[in-house]
Amino acid sequence: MTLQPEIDGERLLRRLDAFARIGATPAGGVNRQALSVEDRSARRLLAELALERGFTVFQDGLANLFIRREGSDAALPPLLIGSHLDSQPTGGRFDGALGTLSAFEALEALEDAKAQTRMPVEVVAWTNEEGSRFAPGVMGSMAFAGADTAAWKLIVGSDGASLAEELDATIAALPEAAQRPIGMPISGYIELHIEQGPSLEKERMPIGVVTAVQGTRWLEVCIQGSAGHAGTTGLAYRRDPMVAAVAAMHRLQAAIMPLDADARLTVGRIAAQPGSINAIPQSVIFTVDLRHPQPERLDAIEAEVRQVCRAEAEARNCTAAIARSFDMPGAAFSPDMIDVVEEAVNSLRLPHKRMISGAFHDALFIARVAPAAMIFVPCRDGLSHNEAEYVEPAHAITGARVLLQAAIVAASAKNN
Ligand code: HGY
Ligand code: MN
Ligand code: MN
Repeated sequence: MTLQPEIDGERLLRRLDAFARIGATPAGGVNRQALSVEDRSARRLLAELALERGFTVFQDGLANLFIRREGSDAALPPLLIGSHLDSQPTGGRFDGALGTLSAFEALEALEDAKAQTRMPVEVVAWTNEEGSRFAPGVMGSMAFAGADTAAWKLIVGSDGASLAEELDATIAALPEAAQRPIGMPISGYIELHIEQGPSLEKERMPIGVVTAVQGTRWLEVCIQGSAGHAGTTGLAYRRDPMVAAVAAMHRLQAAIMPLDADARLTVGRIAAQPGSINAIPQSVIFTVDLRHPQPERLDAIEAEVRQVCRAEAEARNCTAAIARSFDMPGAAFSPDMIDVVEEAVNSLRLPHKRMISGAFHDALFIARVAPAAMIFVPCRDGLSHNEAEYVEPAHAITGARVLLQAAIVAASAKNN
């Protein structure tokens, strides 16, 4: 009797709850930053669940975690489905976890139905998608897509940890995962993710078929002034980098987003050195996250950030140094894989819309080496990178059903 693979919604919801307990924060979110003890616990749980089902588990040199279910032709490059397990410091329970656990649920559904796929199907949990502890983000997928990682050995995290040491410790913490080189031929990649924006919910649309991802650029602005005594240094004698930084941020917030609805400019982190309550800072460093669907606008906005920071620094006898710490050009996904996803949505008779992603994702780099596409589901108020992030259980299950259907088509499943 041929069984049609079906998502077990209750099992998926139980998994989401179990993983949400790893790094759970009092406000209902998760703090499971890349390569942390919490990240390792989540990886271990997923690997153990996989081994219990008889799947094989692999890790590469960037600690990307792969869970493999064989196909009828093991020589064919696998179809990859997945996302990431790491989170923001005050992240939500669904960003990354929904895609990774739905991919695992799809693998279990294939196994439950003893469905045969021609190609092997592998679930992947990419390392350090967020980039909040160790910049840049999407490290695991970037390396898989061929990025030169030599310079990454020197990276120190926002908490002072060594990336190289944390990577080694994470890999060593999962000896059950066989080692494999970074990068391999794959037949395609499909990622399910929450929209992290308001449009699907506003349009009461259960599914988004993602056609492209906008470009992202991260800058680090360092304004150097002169440390001094808070009580004795009069205005005329001050070279205060904090005043310059605040003036620059104020000008940029007024000049960019209000004049360009597609532009995104965010200052997420600021630090003063020496950071003493009664000393004028010697220097102030702040980060700028820029996004835009048009590359030429991203260039123009970056140029404006550089010009404004320099001008506001010079006006206070300070200097400004601006460095790019991350440059992720936007890209369109494969029309063929987009069609596979859309056919899956149509076969389930679901309303949907095609859309561009405002957030970056691992799929953006994997699209450089294989046909890739993404599926979005709505999240409440479009909220993400916030502990209140929430997805209706029905939407989570619907997203997983689309992922399973698309994976069956993409891996040319044949029921035995
Ligand atoms: O920042 C991003 O776009 C992704 O959600 N990490
Ligand atoms: Mn994500
Ligand atoms: Mn995220």
